[in-house]
Amino acid sequence: MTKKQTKSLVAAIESQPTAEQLKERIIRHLHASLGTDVNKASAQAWWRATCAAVNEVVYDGLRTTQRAHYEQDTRAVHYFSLEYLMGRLFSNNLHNLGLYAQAKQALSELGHDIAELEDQEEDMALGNGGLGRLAACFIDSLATMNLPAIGYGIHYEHGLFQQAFQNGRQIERPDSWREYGNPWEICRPESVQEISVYGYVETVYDLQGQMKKVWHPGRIIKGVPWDIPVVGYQGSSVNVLRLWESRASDFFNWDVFNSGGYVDASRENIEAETISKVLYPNDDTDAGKELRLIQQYFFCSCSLKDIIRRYKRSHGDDWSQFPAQVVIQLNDTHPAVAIPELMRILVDRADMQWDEAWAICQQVFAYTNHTLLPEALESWSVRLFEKVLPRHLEIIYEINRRFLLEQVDVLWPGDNDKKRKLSIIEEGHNPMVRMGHLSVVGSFRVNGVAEVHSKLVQSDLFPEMVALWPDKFTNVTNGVTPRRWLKACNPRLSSMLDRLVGTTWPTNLKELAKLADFADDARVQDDFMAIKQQNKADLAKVIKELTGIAVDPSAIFDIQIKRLHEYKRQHLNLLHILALYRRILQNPDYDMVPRVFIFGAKAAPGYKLAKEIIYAINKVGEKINHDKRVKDRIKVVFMPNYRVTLAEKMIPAADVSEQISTAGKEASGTGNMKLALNGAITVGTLDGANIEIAEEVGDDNISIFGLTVDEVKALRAEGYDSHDYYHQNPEIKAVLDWLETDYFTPGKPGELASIKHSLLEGGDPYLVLADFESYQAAQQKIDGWYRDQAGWAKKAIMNTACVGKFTSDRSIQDYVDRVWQLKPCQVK
Ligand code: GFP
Ligand code: GFP
Repeated sequence: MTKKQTKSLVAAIESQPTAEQLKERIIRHLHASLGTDVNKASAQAWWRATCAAVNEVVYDGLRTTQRAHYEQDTRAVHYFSLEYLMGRLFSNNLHNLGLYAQAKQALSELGHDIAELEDQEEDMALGNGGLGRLAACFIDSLATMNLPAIGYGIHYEHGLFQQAFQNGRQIERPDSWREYGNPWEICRPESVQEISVYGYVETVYDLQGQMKKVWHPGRIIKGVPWDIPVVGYQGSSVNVLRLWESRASDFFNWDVFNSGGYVDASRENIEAETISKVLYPNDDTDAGKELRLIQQYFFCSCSLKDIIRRYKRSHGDDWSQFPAQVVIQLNDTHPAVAIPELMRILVDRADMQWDEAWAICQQVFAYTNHTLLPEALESWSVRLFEKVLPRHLEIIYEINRRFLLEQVDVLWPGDNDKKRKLSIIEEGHNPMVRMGHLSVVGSFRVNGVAEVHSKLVQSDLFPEMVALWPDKFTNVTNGVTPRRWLKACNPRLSSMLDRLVGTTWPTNLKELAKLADFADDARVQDDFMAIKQQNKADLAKVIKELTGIAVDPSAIFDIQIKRLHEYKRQHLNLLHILALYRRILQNPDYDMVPRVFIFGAKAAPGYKLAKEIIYAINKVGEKINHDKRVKDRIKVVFMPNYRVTLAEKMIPAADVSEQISTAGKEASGTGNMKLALNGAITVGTLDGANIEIAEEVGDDNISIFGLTVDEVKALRAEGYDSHDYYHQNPEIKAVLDWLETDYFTPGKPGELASIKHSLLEGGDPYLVLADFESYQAAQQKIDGWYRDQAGWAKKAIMNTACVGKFTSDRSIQDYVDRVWQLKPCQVK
């Protein structure tokens, strides 16, 4: 730690309220902000009063940070993301402010258990999975590293649906995370923006005969910003996450009111408010396409206008410094429409020449690709685009025309195939706008999220773009914040680490490497395993509460937590469970270390097979869990409503981490990092960041299996027929046939058959059967390893010790060096 950092730390600690002062503040807020009294206040009111007391410190930091950024006129990164999977903020903010112990004491003296109050908070689940959680980790790191940054997104009224199981099937309920308000957010009516959609474009000529395009919008919508302070660790910066809520424009509303009357005006209102109503679940095939495009445009346009307003405050109409001050990171292609929107603002509104405007754009935007799955690469029909954003479509055509003429045709003269392949517009019966192409063309840098993925982005997805701009492409391997994913969620392990490697690891995760020196130390091994055991006992209680299933904490806790998707292959895990069960039935003395298979996953409501897989796991689990012959060697648990808060309870308790995607499909993964950091051993394919985890922890400390990226390609080239595996491996055949019977669904044969069909007639698109045999071998290896408890402890310790690379602070530093060129701003 530098002297400067130490000083700011000391200053921060000096201004910290004591437990006594916190108590006073909590009571003051109970009275003055909540209008209630100590003897009748509900747990919810106590929680809110505590949040308000904490906010006094948060807002101090917010003000100082904003002032420092303004006075020093700092360059800032603007992270554009349609998703932020924040989870709860209460304990996170307390930990980052260094106030957790004081708050715990204050509350306990007031007669309240801090853990109970924590449960008053709804998860802020404004995201689907890895992509949204990555954004949340990144803004934590940005604040911790004193980097000027704003996160921009949508203030969804309903976050990701809440999941329950009804007779094993997933049912979805709306998520009303802020039904009664949210103590962390601040509405900023002074920064409202208005944006336009629909309408038509008129070509006009000015007095000099210059042609101009004038967009006459069909509708105007108001964007109301809500700011969520993002508290850096240890008294560093407090940045802002600014989320836009849509409302009907007052002006427009009055117009309609006057001409059409109250009912029409209300309809306008409802339609406008619909934009920020719900988060679209990933893979939702029924997504209202038009609404989704409007959502994207809405938040991009509001955010750009916000950025420009702030820029003009310091620079007036002089655009020359804009690229020096502003960098915008596009989190996937979802915000790509920001590129034509900035062009529109510069060309149509600021009267800038096209070339000058394009030069600015190309210095401002950078794009992160998160997936290679073809169905996930966004494209919008030209027809829809024209209806919603007619002027933007024209701009995209012009960007494309120049790109094909000035870049593609120069490198490949007269090559129409190249033009067709690279064109931002995919021609055809129903022409489409390819948002990936637009993002690459409009950005100065493009990155993938793990080494292997970034290579594939270049070799398989955009090879010609690499030929055009070799320097544009780079890699930034993902990371996770160790503040939330170790310090706060695993207090037992955290204090052990403080003791063994010192207390700076939360901001310097490579310090964990020192733990390797203790990997052979029997006392440390015992302590490490004792902590894991306690965490498992805690999780066992949660499992009992949520599912009624009793599990034994001395069994292996084997955890797979992530969105439900065929490429993530929860069904491979299921087939292995079935195989074990079958072995037990065939051989009552089958020798295996007892294992609890624990799942957590939501399936997109429109993704049928994913929901069938959940159902199958639940049904198979029901059967196995009640089968006396199993003698508790296997338990299967599907945790309902998996979310950040549950992850925080599951990850510290994991012995085994399932990272079993088809090689080449999982861009990175971040759950793999969290689990390894907490001492779980990975069973994984050589995919995404698993490859880098394996490099860090070494072959002895990870159980790798399955086809590699190259082998997958070769197998496909040669022609993959899953039936071969079905016929050659009797275990595969038996378990797949089993799924077709009514064994797991008495009286209803065929209820679980869709999995078998997708793996056979469906062609097994994710090579589940091809990897089955080596997967079960990798699991066998785990079983063997676990029998040697000292050996296992060593492996677990080595996992925690060796994954320092995967802190999101390192990812952010890579973005700073390779993309953003940002400097930290010291905040007094
Ligand atoms: C996506 C990718 C993951 C990647 C994250 C963050 O997340 O491999 O780690 O983005 O880059 F698929 P999911 O929504 O699939 O979890
Ligand atoms: C906005 C609000 C201010 C507030 C800051 C902090 O400022 O009132 O203090 O956000 O979030 F208007 P700018 O967006 O103008 O920087």
